[in-house]
Amino acid sequence: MTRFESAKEIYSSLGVDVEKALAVLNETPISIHCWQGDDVVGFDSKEALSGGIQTTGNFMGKARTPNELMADVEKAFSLIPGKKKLNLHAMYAIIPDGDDTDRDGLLPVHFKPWLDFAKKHNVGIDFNPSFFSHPMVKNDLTLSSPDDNVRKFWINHGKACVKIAEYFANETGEPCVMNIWIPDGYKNAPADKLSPRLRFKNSLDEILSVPYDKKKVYVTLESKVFGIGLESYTVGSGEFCLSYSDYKNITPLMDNGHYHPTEVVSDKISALLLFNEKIALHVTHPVRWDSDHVVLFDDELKDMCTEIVRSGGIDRTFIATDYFDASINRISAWVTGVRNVQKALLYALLIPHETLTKLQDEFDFTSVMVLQEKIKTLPLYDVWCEYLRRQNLSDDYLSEIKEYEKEVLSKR
Ligand code: RNT
Ligand code: ZN
Repeated sequence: MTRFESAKEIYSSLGVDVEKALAVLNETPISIHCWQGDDVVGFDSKEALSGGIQTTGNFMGKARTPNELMADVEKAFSLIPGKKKLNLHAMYAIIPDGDDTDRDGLLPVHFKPWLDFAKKHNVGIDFNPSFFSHPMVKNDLTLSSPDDNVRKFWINHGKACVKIAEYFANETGEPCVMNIWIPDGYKNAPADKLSPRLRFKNSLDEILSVPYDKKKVYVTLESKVFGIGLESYTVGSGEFCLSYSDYKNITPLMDNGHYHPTEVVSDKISALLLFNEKIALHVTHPVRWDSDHVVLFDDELKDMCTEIVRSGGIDRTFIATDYFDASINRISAWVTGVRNVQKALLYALLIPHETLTKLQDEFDFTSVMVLQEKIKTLPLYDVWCEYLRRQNLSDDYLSEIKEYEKEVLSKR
């Protein structure tokens, strides 16, 4: 008997269908963020990273050009099992020399090489307007600025991005999730918290007045609690973004680095799934703050995935990774983080949810606890390795990454 067969028997004895879990996992897309590959630099501006987010570390070989970034994403994709999507930011537009298009005028043609890349890899594309690292971010404000010119510029950027998102959806045949996140906020206590939020609301209304097909483009809105240099007030707070998503019938996005330290996204998923057709997640690993470390296989990740699965949200949740660690090999960062999300989903898919729910409803909390604890040490690894094996992958990806580091990254 192989280790997988033995594991399967153990899970079966608890009423878990391992083959079904593997099939669901294989069909669940993870949207992989392009910005891990170049420390969120992008191609369209010489500005330093702004918006209260920060990349730290100086590992060799970061991608400096579209070709390098594509090569690195390709390498990462080749080591990640299952269904993938490519998550792009508008700042990764590929603008030819002599074309002076700025972010407010971006067109689908500026993303054609990315579309070709996605088609080559048979993946859909998700998209993000980039409201940071640009000279038109004035006083840390974009869509909520009291300056009409600043607001107008960013509204036009948002509108341009809706059309580009629709182009991606039409061309790939996969829906495009377009996520809006603005960094706007104040370092010190503001005198007026309402007006920036009113302006943000009106700006969003304008962006969303662009006609688009809601079955193809899912607009999501990401909230935040604070950013570096924006510690006292964030315009797009949790309450603002949830209320706005509800008011406009768009999709709320929760980034698990964007809450108070003891507040957990896993506890919010069921409530949001109850009131939204779809929800969206940015999966990250916050260490003491919204640090965007590589996603690890930790309790909160397992809890989030467990909530998605047992609340019937596996095909109603857009799952995307969002982190940027420049202190280690960036391809390894991608592969480790995305595989961890998938491993946590597998962990969640292998839980006997019906049995546990029944025990809870029978008020047998003793059995619930005993079974929950047992589940934590079941032979997940053997099922995971079988999943990889079926896709010609293995648990050892490090040697291949080291080889790429030697042959490609070290020569940059
Ligand atoms: C920032 C948000 C946002 C960004 C990316 C680059 O706090 O999490 O999602 O990380 O859009
Ligand atoms: Zn995020």
